[in-house]
Amino acid sequence: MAGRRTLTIIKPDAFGAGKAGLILALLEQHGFTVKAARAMHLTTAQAGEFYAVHRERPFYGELVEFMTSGPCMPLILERDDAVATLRTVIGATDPAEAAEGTVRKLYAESKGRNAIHASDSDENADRESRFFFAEADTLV
Ligand code: FUP
Repeated sequence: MAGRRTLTIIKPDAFGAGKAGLILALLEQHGFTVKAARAMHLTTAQAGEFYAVHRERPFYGELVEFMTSGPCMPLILERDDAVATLRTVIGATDPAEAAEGTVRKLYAESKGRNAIHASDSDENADRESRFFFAEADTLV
């Protein structure tokens, strides 16, 4: 059975533009509840480690630079079929290809500055949740 939790990050572009509240409201309208939340400014080491899977990709340097350009907001969210549902709600990586009503269609500027991250598997949701939150912060 697909897991009930996933990890999202409201990225520095959206957080800095004051869109965190609107994005969270949209996620709640889709049935997600917040299980953990924090606001933080990632270091280069933290952003580099979080996106280590993309280390060899040409956009890695820009991605790390963007993710460290200002504060962001990691959250653990819960609902049935959390990972797949959230991927649908955030929309395609490139906002030009994102469906109407998705977070990226509404709030992303470009493929690089695309407003929000969402885990792409239950395994990564678990790993990414542990990256940002201690077990004691996720018991609500
Ligand atoms: P997604 O899962 O939709 O966030 O997309 P990916 O895991 O493929 O990419 C992770 C992040 O790398 C994206 F959110 C933005 C960045 N990226 C680029 O900047 N350029 C690309 O061509 C692909 C991804």
